[in-house]
Amino acid sequence: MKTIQELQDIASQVRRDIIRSVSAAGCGHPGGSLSSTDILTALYFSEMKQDPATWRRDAKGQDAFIPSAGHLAPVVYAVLARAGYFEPAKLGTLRKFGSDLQGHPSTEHGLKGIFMPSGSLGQGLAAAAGIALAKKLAGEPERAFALLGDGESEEGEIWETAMFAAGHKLDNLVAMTDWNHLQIDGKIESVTGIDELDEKWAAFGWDVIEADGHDFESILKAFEIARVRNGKPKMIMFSTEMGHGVDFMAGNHGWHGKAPSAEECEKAMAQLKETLGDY
Ligand SMILES: Cc1ncc(C[n+]2csc(CCOP(=O)(O)OP(=O)(O)O)c2C)c(N)n1
Ligand SMILES: [Mg+2]
Repeated sequence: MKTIQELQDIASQVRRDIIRSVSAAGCGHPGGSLSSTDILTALYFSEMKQDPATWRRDAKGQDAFIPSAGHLAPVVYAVLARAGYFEPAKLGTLRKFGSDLQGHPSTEHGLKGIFMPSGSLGQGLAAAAGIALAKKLAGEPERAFALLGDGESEEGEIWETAMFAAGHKLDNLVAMTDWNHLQIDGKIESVTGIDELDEKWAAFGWDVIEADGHDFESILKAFEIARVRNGKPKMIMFSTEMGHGVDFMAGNHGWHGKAPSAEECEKAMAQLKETLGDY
């Protein structure tokens, strides 16, 4: 079990990994990766039942995770590397031809640690619901987790799944929203006019848990609540900030999908603590 300080240190390194890998690639998605860093760090290092040494997509006795918002690949790869699924040095191959680390997660190239590829918004939650139902039918106690973006939640498929999962009482499904209030085109409320996602999920019959997505105590508490409650699928609404941890990226949707220059990379690195060694 990691301490809060250890989780903070890992997250700081993961943020450095995101900045370096996206900067070297010359393209990619740092904004949402930085807002969901603490959530995924806590998930992989503290909450999920999954072991890199024995991980296989079809292995029994483990939880399943799907990064439904597949553009968050940089943070997914950094967390997987730091959790021991592959050597951190491989992060330098992000988006390079022939690399496992494609711009959106592709398990076809040998990537381990996530259940399936993603990138087309909306699909991952539906798949996670299917996995949760299959586990229930098989009498397996493990769970399915999915990470969603708030902009992703504008997809119709999300709400079909919302009804399906509540109707089947999939209380072994834990969805997490990176609620940074921004997406590719700006504010969620100015794109669809709807930012009250917590109320929407509750109206669709889900158990909604609210947490601060940059406070590990709050994140771990939310996971604990999700673990013990029964009867409904869970949605953890993690309040976050796009670009969190780097002052010139924070709260700015311009960093949804833009690589920092070499100079910006240096500036960002100076703001983040190196704790595990750069790759
Ligand atoms: C089906 C589909 N439509 C459009 C896109 C293009 N797209 C990628 S990310 C994104 C915005 C997502 O917003 P959000 O989930 O809030 O992510 P954030 O900007 O916070 O990282 C869009 C429209 C896509 N990947 N898939
Ligand atoms: Mg967003």
